[in-house]
Amino acid sequence: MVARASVCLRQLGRCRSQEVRFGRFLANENVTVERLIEGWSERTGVAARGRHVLAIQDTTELNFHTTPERRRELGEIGKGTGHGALLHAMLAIDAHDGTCLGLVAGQIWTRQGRVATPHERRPLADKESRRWLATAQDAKLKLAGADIVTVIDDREGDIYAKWATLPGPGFHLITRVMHDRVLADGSSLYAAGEELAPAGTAMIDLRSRGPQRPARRAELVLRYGPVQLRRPRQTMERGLPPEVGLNLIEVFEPHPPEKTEPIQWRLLTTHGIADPGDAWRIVNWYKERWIIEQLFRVLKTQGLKLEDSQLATADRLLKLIAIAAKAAAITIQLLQARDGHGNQQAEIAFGQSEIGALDALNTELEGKTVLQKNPHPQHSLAWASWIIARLGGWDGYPSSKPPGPITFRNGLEYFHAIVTGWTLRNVCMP
Ligand SMILES: [Mn+2]
Repeated sequence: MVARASVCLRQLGRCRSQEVRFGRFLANENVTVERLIEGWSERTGVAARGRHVLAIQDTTELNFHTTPERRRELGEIGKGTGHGALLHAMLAIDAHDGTCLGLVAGQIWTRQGRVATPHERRPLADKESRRWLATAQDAKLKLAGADIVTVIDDREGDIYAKWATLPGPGFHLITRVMHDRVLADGSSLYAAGEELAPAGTAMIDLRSRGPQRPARRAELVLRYGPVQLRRPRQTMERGLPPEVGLNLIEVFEPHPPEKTEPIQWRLLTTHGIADPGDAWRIVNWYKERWIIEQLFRVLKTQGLKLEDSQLATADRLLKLIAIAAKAAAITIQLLQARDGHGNQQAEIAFGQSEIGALDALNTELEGKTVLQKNPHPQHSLAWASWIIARLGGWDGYPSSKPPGPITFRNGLEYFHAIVTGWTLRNVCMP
């Protein structure tokens, strides 16, 4: 999937018999979604050893085409607007340099019917929101060798039971605040934020969030301080402690440009904050969350085009999603490898014959001068990434703009055509 930038079985199989074999693999009842998800973290746990790992989790909806006559066993997604599946995934990132270490854990499911009981009258164990706690709990095991783990969630993950049960030595949380809360002294979280003294100002580069919100630089003010959350009155989980102490960080934009929605971030964290530098660092860790959105983009529109899959049943589609998620994570590692990030081997993304073709191409592509040589160790992922980028039209000079996703996609397409020729090289033409 990585080398061909596709999840289509016909494109993945080099011949009809291989396509059939892939189809049988997905149909085999011994191949389960749970087991495939188990396989996500095989290398991640090793890569995480001794590091501070940001364990970033989020959910995405996968919309598959269905008709009333052909639902493909898929339940509703969104507000009942389409049919498909949900993918909840956690990705591990090195906190110091942003290197993608791989997937950690997650869940993949399709909904069965509609839930009649209101959200607040169901225990957490019966709710989809359980996934935020369950996945973070899995991370404790999968990332046991890490020095520090910081789980990073967007607003959906702001769940009192999570604050109350998950934190531990070397295991931290950063979550964006979902809504105002009552504090232990009866005041409110938002009101407490207003009381905090400004602790610094910084110019921050904001990434583009779609055509409505282009990338821009913003002047942001920081304030932070301790808060004591009170257990929500409505909670079904009676055994939770009555209060939890956390740090609140607020970042806001006092003078937004005209017709622009001002930035207003409220983060809660278990990390201690000794000075404004610590608080900014936590804000920057939260900003690393964009990589999980990048993962979902690679899975969908920008790369593997998972939602175009024609597989007929939910059972097979869910397994395909599990495999494609890992392929998307490796694609991100391939993109990062161009900067020499990480020390993965090319074999995590390429088969033996493909590595043979890469060897031959490398000799062909390397120029005469040192500046035009592939600077990475042979057969490393970074080495492969350099070759693919060259095939996609990148000139290879260290001083040039680094190759982007489009260059890689072009490079992979071209590479695929070459490999097909390469495997035919010993076939005698009559
Ligand atoms: Mn989300």
